[in-house]
Amino acid sequence: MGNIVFITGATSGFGRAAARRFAAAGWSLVLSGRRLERLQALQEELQGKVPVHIAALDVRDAEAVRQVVAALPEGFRQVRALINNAGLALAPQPAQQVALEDWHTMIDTNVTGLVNVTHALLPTLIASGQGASIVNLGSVAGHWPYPGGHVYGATKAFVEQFGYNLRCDLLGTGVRVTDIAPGMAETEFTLVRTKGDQAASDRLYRGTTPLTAEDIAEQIFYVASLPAHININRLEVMPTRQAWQPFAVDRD
Ligand code: NDP
Ligand code: 8X3
Repeated sequence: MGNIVFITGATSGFGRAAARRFAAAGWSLVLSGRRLERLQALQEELQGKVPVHIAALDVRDAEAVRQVVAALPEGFRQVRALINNAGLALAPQPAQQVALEDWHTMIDTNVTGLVNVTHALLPTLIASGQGASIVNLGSVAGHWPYPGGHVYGATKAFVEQFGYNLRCDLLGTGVRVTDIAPGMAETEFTLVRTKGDQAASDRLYRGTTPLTAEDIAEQIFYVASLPAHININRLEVMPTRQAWQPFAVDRD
């Protein structure tokens, strides 16, 4: 039986590009996300190459996650790699101007959702043993503070630390855990963050060279297909044309 990868957030950006990358290497795919029509289009595109199972799923709903995992059909059950990619940023404004609901949505998706999926698939991954992988999509925002990062960055700090702590508990099972922490990458991320402001998204990426979804998909695939004795703990990837600023100082 071939390898099986379970990808959350496969309807766009990194998740969709990762589906294509794993398919190119012959992995069977379990693809999830909320937008069913996009999952169907991706299944249509890839199922001539590899077996593809799709599941419309909101990762925030723990019971729905549990049911999707329990109902995986024969041929898709022995998941070897979990790509915890579903996530979002909202509200790029300063913390004091942000609606509480937006903070909750980020926590519910990036923290609770990631925990829901991980919990549901841990027994399967442990049964898969040596060479199984959990690849979590963190962010540079989980490590480096910036204005407007507030809860988004904090959720990604959770993702990083959760991964390290998982590694401690999974020692001896053969299951690997990696935090991939990308910098600026052009996907639908900024469109979502600005609640549909295409011009703002275009402005952010104009005149520079952001990472692409395919760049990160390549890193995800690399990490999950390394020899079983290698665990990359954290992989931080920035565009060459992105770096840090000096500390900000408030002056009279
Ligand atoms: P996109 O907006 O292009 O894709 C996000 C994906 O997450 C979509 O497939 C979306 O699917 C899914 N998703 C969002 N909310 C939920 C939910 N409640 N349940 C299930 N799926 C959900 O963004 P990216 O590809 O850029 O982002 C992927 C991950 O990478 C995120 O975790 C993001 O935080 C992280 N990241 C992104 C960076 C960037 O600059 N682009 C940099 C660093 C990290 P649907 O709406 O169909 O449910
Ligand atoms: C997304 C990258 O730089 O907007 O996680 O925080 S950034």
